[in-house]
Amino acid sequence: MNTEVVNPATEQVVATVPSTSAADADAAIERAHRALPAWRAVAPGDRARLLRRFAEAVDSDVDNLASLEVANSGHTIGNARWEAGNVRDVLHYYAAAPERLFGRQIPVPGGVNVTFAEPLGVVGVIVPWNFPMPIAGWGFAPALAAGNTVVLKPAELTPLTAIRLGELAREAGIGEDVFQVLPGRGSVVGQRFVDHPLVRKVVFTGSTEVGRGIMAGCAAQVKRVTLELGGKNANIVFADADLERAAATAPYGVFDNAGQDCCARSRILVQRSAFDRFLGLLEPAVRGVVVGDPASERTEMGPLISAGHLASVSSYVDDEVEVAFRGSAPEGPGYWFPPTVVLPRTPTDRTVVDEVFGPVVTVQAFDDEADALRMANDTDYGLSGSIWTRDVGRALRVARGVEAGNLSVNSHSSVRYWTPFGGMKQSGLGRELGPDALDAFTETKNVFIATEGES
Ligand code: TAP
Repeated sequence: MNTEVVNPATEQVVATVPSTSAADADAAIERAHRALPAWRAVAPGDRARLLRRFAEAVDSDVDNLASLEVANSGHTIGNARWEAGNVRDVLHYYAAAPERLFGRQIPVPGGVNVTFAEPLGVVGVIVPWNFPMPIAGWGFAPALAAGNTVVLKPAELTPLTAIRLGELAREAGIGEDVFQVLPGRGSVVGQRFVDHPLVRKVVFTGSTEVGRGIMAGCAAQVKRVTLELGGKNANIVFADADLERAAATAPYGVFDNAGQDCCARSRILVQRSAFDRFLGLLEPAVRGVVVGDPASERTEMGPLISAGHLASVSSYVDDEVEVAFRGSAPEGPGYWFPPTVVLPRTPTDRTVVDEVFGPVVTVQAFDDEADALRMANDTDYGLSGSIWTRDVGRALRVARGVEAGNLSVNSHSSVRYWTPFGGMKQSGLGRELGPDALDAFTETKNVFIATEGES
């Protein structure tokens, strides 16, 4: 069976990709398992060198990878270049790991005790369509560095850059069974990662609903699992903040990637005394977002990923909803939706509660710090968020009070590959990136060596 890959900005088919069957997925998993002993045995310095060569191959291909992402996902060319560069940087970062996977020597009586960070085995990485390159890299780079082999399933809608990354890995000298890209359906290929006993860990990014099922499936084999799921993140603006900057940056904190971002700050909470002034500053910022051809260097926001997703996002902005103001979107073919600012009527409105995963943001007023925290935490999710204030003490108090894994103060940045990334509550389980990611791809083995005659 084949899948047609569609450009969401034009609705034209740009490629046809064969879908991996369940039997082919099983065969790939078995090959990955057979490749393990040789990959584990590669000397640490040589494994590091292979990962650096992979990083350099990605670097040489940044423009091509970015063009593929523009055509496949409708990402703006600027974002797509950053995303390819992120794969390169994450590979470089974890290329330092094989030579630094230290165990410990723990003092014990009667001998020597050492620990080893052993690879898990075959790791299955399941990637969503919203950030096909970075999310793939956050899984495969540390997994390979730690001595695991990897099978990777891109989203059916966005397989092109993952397929190219697989080719680049081979060009860099990484064995074809060490890192395999298997395009196909989640319910077929992804499900085999969950069910096949030779896959020892599943790294999943996507919806909370599917993530829940994956966790339940992995439980049957006590299979390791990392989950990066949805978010409904608050952008909390206190009256003492630099309101001009807070308002000028708020659209980019939520409409980047057309809002298809688990870290999108899709609930703006503004202190009541600054509410009207903030809204007045937000309007020109929203209208100024450049929406259009993602291949143009000027464009700041492209289309949504698919017709189905456009229908889903549109369903949130019906006649019942009070729209404060909107930005623009092109006419004609493509899955376009304009940046949209909503004033919810109640805290239980769908736009406040659900992860819309599109360019829709709500703006609500709060009274004081306690009220801001109550509203920010009034969600099942807990992934990211922003806090705008000039008061350092308040910034730290609120940052400690918000139940989310990644917060930024006077900024909307969530992801830096040097630092841990992941969610609290129903936004996920485990952390990716940063210095500790290797822990998620290794198992500690403890070995005691007697130095005295055994009694
Ligand atoms: P999901 O359905 O969760 O898909 C994510 C990945 O999981 C895709 O590769 C998908 O494969 C695969 N998958 C689906 N069912 C599976 C199963 N039973 N076993 C194993 N793998 C499976 O997300 P979506 O449909 O792309 O998006 C739906 C909503 O999820 C969005 O509107 C958004 O709210 C949320 N979402 C969140 C994120 C992040 S970063 N947290 C990312 C994407 C979406 P297919 O190729 O078959 O789809």
